[in-house]
Amino acid sequence: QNKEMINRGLFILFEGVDRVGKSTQVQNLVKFLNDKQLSTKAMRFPDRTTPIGTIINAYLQNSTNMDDRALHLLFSSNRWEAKDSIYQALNSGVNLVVDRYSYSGVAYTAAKGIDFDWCYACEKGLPEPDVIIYLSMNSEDATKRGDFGGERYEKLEFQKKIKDIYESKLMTPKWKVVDANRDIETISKEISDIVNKELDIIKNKQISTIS
Ligand code: Z5A
Ligand code: MG
Repeated sequence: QNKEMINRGLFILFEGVDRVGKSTQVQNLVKFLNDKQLSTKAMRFPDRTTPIGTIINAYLQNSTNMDDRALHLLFSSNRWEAKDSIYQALNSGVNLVVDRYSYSGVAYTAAKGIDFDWCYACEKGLPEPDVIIYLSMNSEDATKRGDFGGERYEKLEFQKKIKDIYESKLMTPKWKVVDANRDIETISKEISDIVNKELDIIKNKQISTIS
């Protein structure tokens, strides 16, 4: 009764195609929030450190082949195995800044021609992000950025399909679209303004699930 109520943490997700700057912005936002004394952790998917993540990593590095649906289920399992730790962090008041999640899962597999609804079904019931920041830029410019081309999916035509699925099938009015084709600091400033506003609105809302 007399215990002070802990506000739950916020689940902030970054999505977008390859090389739009998600990992860079995750890092900056985690630092921004921790500097404000708001306890915040970064999380990323795939989490390549688990046994399932190890299999995914071998696939992404082109060292194994796998059936498209089997791979999709592994990516999804890799989120389900993190579910308890997501709730644990949020319920103990820690904000999570997450680098890719279910929407990457659906976009990348559906871009291979696998049925969208089938792809989406595996994600239903997972904790739903409070804020989704979608970093947007055209695929030609994204492919010109550092390191592009090293992993399996880094081909221009495939990147365009993924972008189309994000923008025409996954995005809802709630997603915050941020122009990723600007300098890193300008983007970070826009994102921290967005998150600052959401912090007050969301803090006492129940965590919902993907439906
Ligand atoms: N995948 C899937 O199929 N199913 C799933 O369920 C999930 C994922 C979760 C690995 O993901 C692959 O898994 C991915 C999707 C698939 N596909 N591929 N290939 P990953 O998240 O591990 O991928 P990554 O290796 O981290 O790359 P990335 O996410 O594509 O990059 P990014 O995080 O968006 O960008 P970055 O690393 O922050 O920046 C890229 C470069 O650009 C780097 O040199 C930066 O210094 C530079 N950069 C960043 N921002 C800027 C600005 N504003 N201007 C100029 N240059 C910049
Ligand atoms: Mg990244």
